[in-house]
Amino acid sequence: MFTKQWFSTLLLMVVSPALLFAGTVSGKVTYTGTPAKMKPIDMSKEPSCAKQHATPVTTEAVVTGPNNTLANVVVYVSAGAPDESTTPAQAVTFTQKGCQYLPHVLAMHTGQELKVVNDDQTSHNIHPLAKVNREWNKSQPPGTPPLSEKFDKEEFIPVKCNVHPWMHGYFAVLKTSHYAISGDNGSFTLPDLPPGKYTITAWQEDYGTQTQDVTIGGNETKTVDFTFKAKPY
Ligand SMILES: [Cu+2]
Repeated sequence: MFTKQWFSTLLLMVVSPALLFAGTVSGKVTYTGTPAKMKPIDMSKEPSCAKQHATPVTTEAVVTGPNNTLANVVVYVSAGAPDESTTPAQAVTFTQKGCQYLPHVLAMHTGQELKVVNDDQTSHNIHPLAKVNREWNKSQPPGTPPLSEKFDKEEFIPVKCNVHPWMHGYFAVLKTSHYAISGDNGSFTLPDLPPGKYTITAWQEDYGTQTQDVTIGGNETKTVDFTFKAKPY
């Protein structure tokens, strides 16, 4: 009897034999020094948003976890990625909720559909401050369908709202889907890397970028850790 799982294994073997020998890069992002303390945000000018937060929301330029770990760091294959010319068919979603951007940092492949959702009872005006790509801003009243956009060139784009000055986020537009955003414990995983030599870049919005080279053989996991120097107050 062929189970569903059997069938998908069979399909994987037929469709992508390279993945059977694929390796993984994983690691942790940490900081040294003392990061600036994030500031509480006053949303009293937008009561429909303020009431969604039981405790005041803070700015998110530097999000730390236990043991000096850093969240919201984009870690990606910046050279050697096998999928530079492949645009994923699935869209990525950026949600405005409680007058915040969810997620704070959203990564996507060049040319990939970006859906912008307004989950609030107020109008937002999303404004990605692109320099390499075309800059635009769009108003999105409550209850309107998601906006659909895309960016064709690689760029880290600061995003702001022209209505609510405290709203800040980032789009990381990359020439690969081999990326991860470090979690609350600073960890990341880049799976499905065929054997080869890669440059791995880590980007943090206030601390800049770091790169490391790594060579992956078949079916192995390599550890690559990044440590950023926290900017002083
Ligand atoms: Cu807004």
